[in-house]
Amino acid sequence: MSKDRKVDGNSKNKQLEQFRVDDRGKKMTTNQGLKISEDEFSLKSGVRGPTLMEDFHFREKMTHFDHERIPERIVHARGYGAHGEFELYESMEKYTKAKFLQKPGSKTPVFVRYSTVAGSKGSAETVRDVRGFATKFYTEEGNYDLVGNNIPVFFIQDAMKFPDLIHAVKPEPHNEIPQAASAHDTFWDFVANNQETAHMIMWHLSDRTIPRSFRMMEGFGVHTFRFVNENGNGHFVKFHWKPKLGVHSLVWDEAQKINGKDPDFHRKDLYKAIENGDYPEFEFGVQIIDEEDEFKFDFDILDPTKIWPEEDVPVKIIGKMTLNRNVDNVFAETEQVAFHPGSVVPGIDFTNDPLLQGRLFSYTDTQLIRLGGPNFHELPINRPVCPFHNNQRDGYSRQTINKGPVSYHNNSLASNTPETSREDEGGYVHYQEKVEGRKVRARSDSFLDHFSQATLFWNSMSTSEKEHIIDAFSFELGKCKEKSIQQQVVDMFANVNLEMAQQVAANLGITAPEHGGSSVTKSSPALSQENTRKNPDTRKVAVLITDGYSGKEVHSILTDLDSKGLQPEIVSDKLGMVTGTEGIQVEAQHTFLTADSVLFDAVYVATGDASNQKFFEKASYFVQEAFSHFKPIGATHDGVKILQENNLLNRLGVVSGDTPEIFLNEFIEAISDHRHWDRDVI
Ligand code: HDE
Repeated sequence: MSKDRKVDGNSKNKQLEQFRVDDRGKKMTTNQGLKISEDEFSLKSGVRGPTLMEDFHFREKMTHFDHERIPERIVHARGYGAHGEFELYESMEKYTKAKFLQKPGSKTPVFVRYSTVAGSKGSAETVRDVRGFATKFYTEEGNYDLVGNNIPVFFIQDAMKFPDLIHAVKPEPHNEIPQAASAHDTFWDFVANNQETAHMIMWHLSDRTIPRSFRMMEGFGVHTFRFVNENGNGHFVKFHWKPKLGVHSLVWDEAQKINGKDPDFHRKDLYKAIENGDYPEFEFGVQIIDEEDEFKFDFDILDPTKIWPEEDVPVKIIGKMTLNRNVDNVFAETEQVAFHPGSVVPGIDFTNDPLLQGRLFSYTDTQLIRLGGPNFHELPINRPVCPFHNNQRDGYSRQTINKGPVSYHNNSLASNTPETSREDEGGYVHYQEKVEGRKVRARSDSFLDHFSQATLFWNSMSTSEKEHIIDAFSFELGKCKEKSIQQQVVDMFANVNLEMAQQVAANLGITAPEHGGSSVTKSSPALSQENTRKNPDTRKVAVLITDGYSGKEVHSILTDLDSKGLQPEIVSDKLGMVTGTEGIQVEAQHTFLTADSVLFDAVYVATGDASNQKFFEKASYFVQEAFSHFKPIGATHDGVKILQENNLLNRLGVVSGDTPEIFLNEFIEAISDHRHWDRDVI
């Protein structure tokens, strides 16, 4: 897609167009519009003399540069965004009067920002961490922000503890180590001493926190929100995003290596998919509970450490979001976007979830300092697409020029305008929930069961997913220096599953807990990634090839992979053209120096000249590593020899053979499976 994007019917895109500037082909000026004659040398008294104070051009250029940075987000600093649209499949009229959820087929512009939580703005992307999944819907009734995560529960139950949680997970203050990692003492000390973290920790140590791609993650609103319909009736609601490509993850060893090989792995993946026209799609789902059923469950539906199991409360798919446009400028859009769970539209309201209630305060507060004052709603990315008028005035960097003398309400000079709207005119009216009680600093007893759903999650995992959780526990705690912390955590998680805790204890060489376990036997198949959608679309296949390969046959396999939506990329021992038999050529995009198996979903070994020993060695290392990460591997013609020599022939997820159609079908099926976990890997 070109940078000179056409303005389409998308109202947000149309609005942004007014602010886009293309400097190409223009004369250079100062910010005052003065044409500049010289931009390399400061103004001096003599060619070897001192710089003069009157050099306004130098001063302006340097001053602006000196102020280019703004504070990074205290959490979710490392993020990447894209524009798109939301299309409604099914009217939610019965439950909510939100206009963007009324008419099937209606489209709403959106902006999404994905992020990691703990790392700084420049940290690597495939770290073990929760991912933010924040969506701004630019609706005709104002901006609605669904500021969610890729995990449906949270570490704590009350916003009061958020600063403690974040202090514990961020680098330790005495030495600023480690960056973007939860594998350190203070985080695990927090976990052991705040046992409401148990359920979230099970998710945190699962494959969910090392996603293959932002395009392959679920998203969750986490809290219970409220839908309110035209008649004023309320329903509890939870929000879900379900990726069309399914939910897929990396393996831990691979994730760590990617952080070195390509710290931009996730943003690059998203950016390229959109540039290629492979627009990421997420279906939007709601779980709805009637108000009279509030107390029917064996957990409190307002507790943000609890899910509503999908088998008990089905997720109704009501629409789809498509991300179809990269930003023009990451700072202007992705960095300056300001999300707020309190940005709602009529028909969507809050509940008393104490985590949500605290968030309603925090976001504006942090944005006031991060974006330098109260006018950040005027930044192009944050502006609603509908008109906005009120009596708020002035402040740093005010852009709106409000005319006239009146900036107060009530008034007679402007006929008491801007005027408020009645509910039937679209005025936002809070849901009139009845509340009464004593002022207390306390937690409801209904929030006290910290382990049942942690066990539900464990029970729902496949064998390999369970192994990954045990490995993750052993890694994270293995990085802690304090034995007492390791012991406290293992003892705590004996409440989730005794055997799991015992295995972790054995790996850590500490005392295995003898008592524990849980009476929960229930499981929720929807929680296992094993049951996710399988889809080979956009999977990256490394094609290992050198001169002398079987020209026609390999070429036709590459063409077929491409036409079936996969992305074969040629890796060879040198860049440039690689020549096969019959003089057929392909261009190598990568060498073994610039590419690595961890950056691909699958490997196709096409090989070539068998006497090329250097190629043979590099290719062997490549496939061995891919095999150890459970990736699908395919080989035809001379490539089969490499698999043979490496003892990989006929292993699970390894496909070989010279009959093109059979090979291709089997290979693509192996790629759809994502990883072959039952493979015998040491
Ligand atoms: Fe946030 N969170 N959060 N959070 N959060 C921020 O706001 C906060 C929580 C989430 O891409 C901050 O503008 C508190 C849950 C996302 O710009 C800050 C609590 C969920 C993003 C803040 C939570 C989230 C943020 C930092 C506990 C999932 C990135 C910068 C009560 C439902 C948005 C900013 C973006 C960002 C506070 C817990 C999601 C400090 C106090 C639960 C996706 O205001």
